[in-house]
Amino acid sequence: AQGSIKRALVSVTDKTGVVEFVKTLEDEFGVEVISTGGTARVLADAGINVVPIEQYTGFPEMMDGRVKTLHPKVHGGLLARRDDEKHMAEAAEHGIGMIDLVVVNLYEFEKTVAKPDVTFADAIEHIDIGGPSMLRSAAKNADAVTVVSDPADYDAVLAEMRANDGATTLETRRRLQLKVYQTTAAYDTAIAAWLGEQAAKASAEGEATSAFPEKFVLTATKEQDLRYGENPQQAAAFYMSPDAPEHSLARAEQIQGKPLSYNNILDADAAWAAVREFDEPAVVILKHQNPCGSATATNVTEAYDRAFACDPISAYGGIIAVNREVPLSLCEHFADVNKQFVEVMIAPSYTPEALERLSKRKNMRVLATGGVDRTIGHEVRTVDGGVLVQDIDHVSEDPATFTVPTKRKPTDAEMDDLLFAWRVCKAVKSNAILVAKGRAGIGMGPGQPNRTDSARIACERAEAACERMGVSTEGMVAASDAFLPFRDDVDVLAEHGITAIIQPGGSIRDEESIQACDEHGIAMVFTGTRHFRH
Ligand code: 93A
Repeated sequence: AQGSIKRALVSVTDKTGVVEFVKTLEDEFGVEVISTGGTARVLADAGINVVPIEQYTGFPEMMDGRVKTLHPKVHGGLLARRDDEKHMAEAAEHGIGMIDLVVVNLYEFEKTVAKPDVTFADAIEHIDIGGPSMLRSAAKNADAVTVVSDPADYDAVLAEMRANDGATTLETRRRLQLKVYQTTAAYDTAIAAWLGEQAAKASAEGEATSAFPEKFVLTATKEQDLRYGENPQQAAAFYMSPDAPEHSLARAEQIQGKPLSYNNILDADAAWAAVREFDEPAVVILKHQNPCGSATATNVTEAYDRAFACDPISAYGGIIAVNREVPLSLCEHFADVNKQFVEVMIAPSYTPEALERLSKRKNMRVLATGGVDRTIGHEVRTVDGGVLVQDIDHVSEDPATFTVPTKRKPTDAEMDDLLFAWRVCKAVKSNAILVAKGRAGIGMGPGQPNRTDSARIACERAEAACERMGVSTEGMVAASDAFLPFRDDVDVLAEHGITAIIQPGGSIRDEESIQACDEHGIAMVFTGTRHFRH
């Protein structure tokens, strides 16, 4: 019968569950198993009878494994139409046996290129050719062939074979067929994107060159239905991209709390993206996409206290993002000292004592990412009838390349705060002005359609923060996510006592702003890079 499984070809990089799966195929259903080098070894070690691929094809694995399954005995056995006499006669003539089941997952290209020290040659070697070929051949012939490209499907296939006299149903084969082409499309997209990034890097400095494919394919798997979207009248769901990095929000474990809402996910993402920009212990408190409190310190409890002090009113009902393991003391501070209501906390991990303390707030959502690293790759947004894709923005410019066009150079203390402000400012919606003092973001001017209003709001917030904390406004510095177009921004900042400014520079009226700074005795740093976030 169509879908009945007598012979399987197994070749997997991710060996999760493969031994149990193949053992059952052999023991319960008498399936003959053909397999490639590493997979064959694992199966044989577990006592499973395997026919090595080289024995099956009569050809050795060669060229460092680049050619192992690329053979007519494999692809003929996958592609032959079983109900086509001519196909079957040709197969018989050339000694090609039918293969009914393919179990393949691919070389881990994306994991490989995510490694910081990956070489070009290593990346290329991790482009799987034979695996996708088998998957695509088998999926094309899904009328007869079952193709399993994901260990998560092993159990369902076995259950169906049990219920169905050793065969799969056409319905299942169609589902697996679709999954294959989604998988291989995403795989090739990742390769093209990475090669494009390399090309852009190679084409020297300046603007990124476009590296995007003609067709943008997005495959993602439903993680959960959400109660609703941004508003109750909008239905919503959360999907995980198959290449979600290890320590991404999408892969974070929810340890406790109510189910995440659409807005929780959006804000937790922005908070996590902000806090992971820092190497030193850092805390970002975020509300409605903007970091209303931020600080670095020698430990995260101190950083939390200082981030909270930036704006306790806005922090109410916010997201706390932490870039180190969360200790008990931090939990005590937000719960007992500050009595802060928190929607979500996101951090790499928590000490057992911290978790015990958090469990007393059982509604609060607690997410653990398992680690921190900056995500490389793309971000995608939809617009009416279309999709926008861009590289993820990081603050990766080297301070050694910054220039100071003003008469006064920043002091060491000012420079420290400027570099802090520059990182946080990237996370603020444009037009963004961020006022910092003592490595804390005490005043934020987000999202105004003119930069002067952003500057005014940031300064007023910063002054209010200083007053609340009972400290002077001396030593406040400001970051601007894009260039200052006119001198009036400088004048507003000066009026509020700002002594140093960091901004990209590059306006045709830079001279005006430089002169304004010189008049006010302000030190200004040009970074050469802007960080819009709309
Ligand atoms: O180098 S390949 O592109 N050439 C091939 O002919 C080939 N056949 C299977 N890669 C190939 N594979 C891949 O090897 C599979 O997709 C699988 O990911 C991996 C399993 O290798 P092993 O069984 O040696 O661990």
